[in-house]
Amino acid sequence: MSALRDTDPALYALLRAEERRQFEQIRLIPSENYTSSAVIEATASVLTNKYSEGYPGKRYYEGQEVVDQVEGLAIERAKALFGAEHANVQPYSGSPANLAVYVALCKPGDTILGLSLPHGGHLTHGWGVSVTGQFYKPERYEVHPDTHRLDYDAIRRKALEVRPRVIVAGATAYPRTIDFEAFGAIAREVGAYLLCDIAHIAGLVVGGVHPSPVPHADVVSTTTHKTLRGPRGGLLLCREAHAKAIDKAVFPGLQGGPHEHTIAGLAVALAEAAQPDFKLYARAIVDNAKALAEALLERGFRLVTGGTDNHLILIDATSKGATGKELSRAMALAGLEANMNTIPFDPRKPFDPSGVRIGTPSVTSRGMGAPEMIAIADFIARSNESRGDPQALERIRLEVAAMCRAFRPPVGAAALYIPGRGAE
Ligand code: DSN
Repeated sequence: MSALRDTDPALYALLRAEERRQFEQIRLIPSENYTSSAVIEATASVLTNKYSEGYPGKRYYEGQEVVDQVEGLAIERAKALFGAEHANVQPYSGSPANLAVYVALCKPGDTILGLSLPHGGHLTHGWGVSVTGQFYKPERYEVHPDTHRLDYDAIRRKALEVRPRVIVAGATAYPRTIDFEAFGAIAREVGAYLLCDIAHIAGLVVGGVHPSPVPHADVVSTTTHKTLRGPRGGLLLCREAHAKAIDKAVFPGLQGGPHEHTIAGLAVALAEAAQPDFKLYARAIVDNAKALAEALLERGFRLVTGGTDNHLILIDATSKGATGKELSRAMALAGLEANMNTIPFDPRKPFDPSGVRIGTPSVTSRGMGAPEMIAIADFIARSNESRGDPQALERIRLEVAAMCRAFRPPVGAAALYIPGRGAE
């Protein structure tokens, strides 16, 4: 970053500080990850200089001979990796991707049936403060009151009652496997389109540790920077029958010029995710999450649904006398990055909820394994006990930083980080 250092030392210093922070902390936010250096190089390339409204072969600007090939590569890799008939790699991120699906498949006022936000759904699944809950008629399903798992009989009954145009299957805070086949059957029975939002689990799907929604869905949406380990962006996959409507909704419906530098980074990430090592990585994410969940249960934490099948764990902080905010703050001061989160049927408010959401994509990218998951559970338990004791939290932070020094993140390294490599 020598040009940046010389041109803008202030920003250079900030980026170095963030790099150090990402190195010295245990990053447990389940929607974050470390990309490879190759992804960062492609994302930081000259493609940021180029406008390319339209799609490969049909653009509104000259000079597309390289860009068309870059976007074509990303499209072909996405189709091959997910086994999809059509891919649109232009959505700027997950929210515009989901909105594009509704624009493509619905008229304003049509009914969208999605998982309630406090039960693990996303804003763009029709929550009221999102335009998806304002331009369309939102209906919601919830998790089962006892098991806190998706209840497919109840979802079917709700779908029969409200007859949605689109059913959304997918979550941002659900620790269990989603049965996309069951969703597909419900959607067909009620004559709805099925949108599967796999933003959180895309890497687990292509890694073969979560069933693919592609055979069951009309459209699959995802972000590209979570378990998929690409640059920040969005991706839509669909049946050929919806290709035209989806493409039209993304451009010119919602967006202007695509971010081809991000699309280049995505092309790299998709190639990386097609490597055999990526399957090991996906498996290790889940193994680590299960080991961490087990260790937390042993230390007396209540976990929503009692554990996890995927990359994500939802801790009920109130089971250890804290609020979600108190626990996530104590963890942050101890160098453990997480986010407070509502839990199903939470009596508390979203800005002061009962839960803390953690996950293992980032720590697995650093090569951490089962012993480190036990250490992390200990750090979390000790952070909770040390709430309100800055000196004790600082002592934990030093231990966390020491552990982190042994597990380099991939930034700055030439090769893709794979589980078990650890420090080099
Ligand atoms: N904001 C993302 C998350 O953290 O889960 C969802 O889009």
